[in-house]
Amino acid sequence: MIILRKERIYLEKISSTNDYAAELLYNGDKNTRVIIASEQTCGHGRLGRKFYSPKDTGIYMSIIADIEEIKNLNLLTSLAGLSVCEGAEEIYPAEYKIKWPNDILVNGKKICGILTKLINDTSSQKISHAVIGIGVNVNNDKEDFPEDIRDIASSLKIETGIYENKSVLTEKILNKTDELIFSSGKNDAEALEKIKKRSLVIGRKVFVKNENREYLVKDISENGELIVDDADKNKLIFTGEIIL
Ligand code: BT5
Repeated sequence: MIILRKERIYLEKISSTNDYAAELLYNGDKNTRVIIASEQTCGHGRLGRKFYSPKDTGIYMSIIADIEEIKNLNLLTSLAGLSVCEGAEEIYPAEYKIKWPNDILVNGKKICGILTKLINDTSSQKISHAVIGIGVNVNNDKEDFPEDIRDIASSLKIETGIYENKSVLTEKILNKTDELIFSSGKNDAEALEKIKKRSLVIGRKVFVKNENREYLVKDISENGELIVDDADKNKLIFTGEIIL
């Protein structure tokens, strides 16, 4: 069964769609829906880093999901990334790569970042919902990006030369998330293979920032962890920042 997330909340300007979604949940509004903003004044990534979210040029959205409807919580961020890759590919032909755990790159430049947040039910204190935050640079020109990220960030328009209304991509991505994250009976093993095929890190030596050392990445586990070589033994890395 495919659950289509039809209900949308469109906002002109908000600090962060993820924060807005979390706030709704904390206030007891448990509707599963999608929050979409034209602009974020305080869009953020991991560890309090900023996600640059200027007016109209990008997609800034958060999907509110009940934990019960998510097939594989461990792979959630990767599956959201895969949804962006497969959705974008239908409009903007390019090679979409996943830089573990949450960046999508085209031609070595970041065009999308994902930030998932798990929310506890206030009474049971158990995880009850997930907020899946997706930010995509769609129609930005190079000079639109602030100088500090101009060399690492890009947009679909810059990389493919295609200009398209961003709502077209929004719908494609949401359809893909329905298929990859929420539909039951779909093959997770197949999705994991697709994630691995797009991985920028498998088979490469990467620097793991929080451990301050380099590892050879051997694989990605079925739980979305990196499997790295640690003195000829496999070691799992659950989360972290890697430098290629
Ligand atoms: C991410 O974090 O890339 C996750 C971004 C998630 C954004 C979405 S938008 C909707 C929802 N609401 C939110 O508030 N967040 C989510 P991280 O891996 O920590 O990467 C942050 C780093 O990416 C920054 O330190 C910059 O180097 C770079 N960066 C910032 N803005 C960017 C942009 N627009 N495009 C590409 N790179 C960017």
